Amino acid sequence: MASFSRFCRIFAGAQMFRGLVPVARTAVLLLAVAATAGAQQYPNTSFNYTTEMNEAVTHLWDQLLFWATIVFVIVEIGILYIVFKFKARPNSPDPKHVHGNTALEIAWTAIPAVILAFIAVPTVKTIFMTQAKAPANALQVEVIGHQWWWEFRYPQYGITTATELYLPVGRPVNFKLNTKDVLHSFWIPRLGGKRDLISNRTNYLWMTPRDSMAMKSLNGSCNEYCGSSHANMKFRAFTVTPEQFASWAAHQRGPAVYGAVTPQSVPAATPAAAGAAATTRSGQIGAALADAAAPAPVGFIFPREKLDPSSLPSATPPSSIGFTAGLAGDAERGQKVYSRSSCIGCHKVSGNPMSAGVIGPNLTHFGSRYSLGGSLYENTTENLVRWIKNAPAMKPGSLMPAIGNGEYNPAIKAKVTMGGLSDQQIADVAAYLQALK
Ligand code: HEC
Ligand SMILES: [Cu+2]
Repeated sequence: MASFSRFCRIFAGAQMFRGLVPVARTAVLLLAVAATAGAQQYPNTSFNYTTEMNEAVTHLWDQLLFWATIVFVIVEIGILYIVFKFKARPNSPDPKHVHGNTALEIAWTAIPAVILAFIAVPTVKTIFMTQAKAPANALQVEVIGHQWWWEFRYPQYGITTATELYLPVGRPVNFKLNTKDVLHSFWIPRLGGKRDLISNRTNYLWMTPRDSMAMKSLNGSCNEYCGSSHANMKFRAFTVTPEQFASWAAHQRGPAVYGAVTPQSVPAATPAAAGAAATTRSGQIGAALADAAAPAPVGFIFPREKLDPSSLPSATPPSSIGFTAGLAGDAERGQKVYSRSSCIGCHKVSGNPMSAGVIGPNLTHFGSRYSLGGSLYENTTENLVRWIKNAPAMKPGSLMPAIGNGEYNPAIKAKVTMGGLSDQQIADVAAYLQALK
């Protein structure tokens, strides 16, 4: 006790704490600002009431914070009381020396034990809730982690896609989590419930996005370090109405509009007519599609203007990847180049029987996605041609090889020669891929 009261005296007399006053004042101010700002400013906050899982966890957190605040206040009052009560005063005698205090020691063991038991009850309840089996009517989504991109399969609909996840509101979604390689961790913070993807094991995670969540673009990411492009392994979840989901799913399960109509659609008429068809298809693919597409053959696609500003990637390609300016891509030609290049060994495009690879993302509806490369780049022609030319230079460690003629391919530690593509061929392939709506 002697040393304790000496400690109190030192503590109370210390001048060093004076310096902390402005720091504390700033901290309180920042906390107040953070508390008043809405979720808009924090697109990745997980303290929401957007799903039942999220609500359970947020509620648990609120509860614990409430009780912890009470404990904090009581402890702080005790400390301040001791500090001022036993403060050193001129001529005060040395305090009484004691050794041990059984009552005090039992109290400071028992009280935390009771507090822990108190915390354990709601915590264990929440753990059981978040580990429960999904309802039978749940939408099944198989999530497959790859270094460094996310594959999503909807077995009930026969859909395989990548990076962009469409979720209907009001229906439970059951994520079946597997990895093709190393550990990853799946998380859409706004919906809550992060969970690991573990090799040779299947984990599940389910939740029901509330109706109020319709038409939101939510960020998702990998949260378990998985190698050089871990930080570039992102994805996006679109919460949509059941009708929008049905429209999206009906279209995504089949081949793309473009993929389905080629090559038969090319009129085998005069060379002049064929040339005209090719020109319509070149460059402005969107316009060509719009012509042909009066009753919206492309299913629902999440509207660009509803994208959260935080969900569009803003990375720009490294300047080391040059590309001939002003080349117009031709989708028709691009399809032919694509179908006899190495691409088909790694990528699948339904409706193109040549392209059945499963190593890379399924490209069947690539043109309807906003981003590429695990959401590292926006899906623009400028980014896409450079990606095809030299993916490893676009994304560290990328398992897609460099394909542009003369580019350095780290996989074979040499420049690309055999099977490499020219800038014109790449522009054509890009036009083909972007036509795959
Ligand atoms: C050895 C296998 C392999 C070959 C060959 C290959 N790719 Fe890829 N590709 C991948 C992998 C793996 C990814 C994912 C890379 C990442 O995001 O980290 C990918 C990603 C892509 C993407 C981005 C897709 C998305 O949704 O993010 C496009 C587009 C693409 N490849 C086109 C092509 C084209 C065109 C060719 C042929 C010229 C080609 N690939 C050849 C493996 C391959
Ligand atoms: Cu990771």
